[in-house]
Amino acid sequence: MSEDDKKNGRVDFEEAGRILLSAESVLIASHEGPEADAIGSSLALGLALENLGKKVWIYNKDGLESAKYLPGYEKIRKDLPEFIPDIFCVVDCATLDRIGKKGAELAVRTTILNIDHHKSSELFGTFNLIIPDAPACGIIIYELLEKNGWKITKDIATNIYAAIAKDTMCFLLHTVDSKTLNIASKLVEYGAEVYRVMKSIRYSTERKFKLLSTFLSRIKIINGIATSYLYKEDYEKVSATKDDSEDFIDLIRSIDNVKGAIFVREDEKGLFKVSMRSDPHIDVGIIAREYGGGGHKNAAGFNTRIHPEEIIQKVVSQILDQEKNI
Ligand SMILES: [Mn+2]
Repeated sequence: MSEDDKKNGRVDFEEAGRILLSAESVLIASHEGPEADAIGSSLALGLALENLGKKVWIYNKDGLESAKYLPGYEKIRKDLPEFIPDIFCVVDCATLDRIGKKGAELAVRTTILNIDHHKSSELFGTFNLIIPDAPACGIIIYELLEKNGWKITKDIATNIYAAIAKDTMCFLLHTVDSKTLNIASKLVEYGAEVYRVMKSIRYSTERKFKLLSTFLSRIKIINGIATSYLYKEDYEKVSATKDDSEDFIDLIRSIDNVKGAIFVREDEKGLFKVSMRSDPHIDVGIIAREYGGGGHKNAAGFNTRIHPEEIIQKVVSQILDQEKNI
């Protein structure tokens, strides 16, 4: 670790392990509107620390209905503790505000250990364990446990497996390398419930299919970029929530000859969330940051008040401009 790294509070797996072991109480927080990487990573770390005798508080502002089957899910709390934890551990967040305002207010009064795989991480922690190339935060949690010799139980293995499966689209993305598959194999040896994870990641409901039919009816492929959008009203009509459309972008992303995808969702009246995916040669992370958002090079997002068709046009031309300059 270089001097610069130390100045930024960067730590390695062993040091992060020592920091956690030195604490009596640990709070683990992950981003609002979580997916299985955020929840699985939080639960895996939480269960491991409980086995080490720590007082653990696992916080997520929103929770995730489709992850309720994960072992230990009932430990997730939507409220914050009265006490100040010795270590405030933030997982899967590029910026501290991703955990929500109240969580961030408590965090800054504590010692923060930031564990993340986002390239754009703001290193907001007192200590930062950042592995930007990791395909999922779950991979970092696995290595943290393994390198410190902490026991990986069947329940912990299932949570980490879910985290990795989610962020790699069930091992389909180009981010999957031999290390990812080796870790997945180890997790299966530890007893990870692969079938339950797969079934849940592919889980569906009638309302989701109704929402999907609207989404599909609006697909447009513009210069090799697949696009679609949904209004708040579309969700309300079929009693669907944001969670229901979480993987829609991956569907259009998988269309043959498509090099990127854009999905615009209306969260509040007139306020839109834009999600983007791309092939390795395009950097949608840069585009997201231009609009005040964030994410990874090939998966990123931002909020805007610009209407769907207009913002889609803008982002498509930004992607095409990028390609011209390669
Ligand atoms: Mn993640």
